[in-house]
Amino acid sequence: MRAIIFGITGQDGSYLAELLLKKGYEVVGITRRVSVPTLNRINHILPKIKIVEGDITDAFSVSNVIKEEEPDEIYNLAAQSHVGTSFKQPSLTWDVTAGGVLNILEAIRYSGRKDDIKFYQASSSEMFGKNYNLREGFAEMIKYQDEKTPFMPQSPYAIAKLAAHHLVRNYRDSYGIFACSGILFNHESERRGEKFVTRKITKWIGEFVASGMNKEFPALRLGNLDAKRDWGHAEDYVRGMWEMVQHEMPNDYVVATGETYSVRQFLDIAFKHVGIDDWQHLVVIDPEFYRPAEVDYLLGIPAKAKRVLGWEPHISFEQLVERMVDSDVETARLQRPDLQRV
Ligand code: NAP
Ligand code: G4F
Repeated sequence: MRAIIFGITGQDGSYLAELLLKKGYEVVGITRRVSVPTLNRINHILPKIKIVEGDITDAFSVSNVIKEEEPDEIYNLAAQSHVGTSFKQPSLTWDVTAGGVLNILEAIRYSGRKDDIKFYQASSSEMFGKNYNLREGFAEMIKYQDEKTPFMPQSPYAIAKLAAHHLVRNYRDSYGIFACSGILFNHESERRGEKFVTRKITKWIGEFVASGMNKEFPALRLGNLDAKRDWGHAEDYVRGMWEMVQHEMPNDYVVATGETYSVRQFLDIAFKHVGIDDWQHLVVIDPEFYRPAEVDYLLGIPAKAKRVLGWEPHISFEQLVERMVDSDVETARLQRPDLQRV
């Protein structure tokens, strides 16, 4: 089997490439030219994969690579994936996150192998935005999202993802292309981008610990601590992507843990893990990190993925937070050899 991964240099791309290699795939990764190195997440597997230069906003490069590489499966993980940035660069976000998907679907349609290629698109729980359903819990009503929850996107990013989501469904219905979308809720890891709130927190903690918990260390500046997210580990979620593509029928699935925690709760567990109970004086609330429109609450019910694909998350929220903190503490210590002697 041969797979193309658009977005191989990102968090999910790196885990998916590892998974596919383990399963014996030939992996082709598409990377765009940028002025700084971007291969750090996949350096350890570079000898085993083929890298091809391309950009999903360039329709020619997309169709050429799909024709030349003759893949059995294509995974599109490429996007301008930061919600906050999408308010500042809405046009770029639209071109990459929506337009790029159209380029891939059209390239598959005219590849001459449309019936031989299976396509996975990285949709997002951000598409639900402000919407949720209600069901009775033990003590109170539980708010949740699943495949039947109507979409109400709250950012240029989420609107672009929703356009892409509908394009995927439309190309599946119109041209019979095997195209599926994973509506993935937040998933993090030791490889998470440093601008996302979880990694921003754990990286700060790592550097703070490596400084010897220096009182002069600059504060951790954050925005809305009350937002709630359904946070899983990326390793579990890339398995869900692959399982969707292996199913005989293309379909869309929610992938989530079924639990939700606030940014404040993430902070509690992360700081506690390095022995700090009262972290409040170390954090400054900065309006810079508030968004013009917020998604307050996400809790996904992955019942369909469990029933149809047999997918289950294996890594708990607490394990996720602790793994991220441990990794960032270790990295920061190695970067501060002067502190190793202390
Ligand atoms: P990420 O770490 O930000 O990776 C994004 C990838 O897209 C990078 O490889 C990036 O390449 C690439 N890319 C950006 N613009 C491109 C362009 N014009 N042409 C080609 N490649 C381009 O994101 P992630 O967390 O791995 O997420 C993977 C996908 O899932 C994204 O589509 C994201 O929107 C979606 N998603 C993520 C989550 C989550 O919680 N992680 C949840 C739901 C959906 P560079 O390295 O060159 O920047
Ligand atoms: O970590 P975040 O930036 O992730 P967000 O906005 O939930 O988006 C991520 O998950 C989506 C799936 O639901 C993906 F589609 C998307 O690509 C991305 O991977 O922010 C999480 C929450 C937000 O409510 C934000 O307002 O944390 C809040 N927050 C508070 N302070 C902050 C900060 N977010 C960031 N990035 N930086 C802060 O300082």
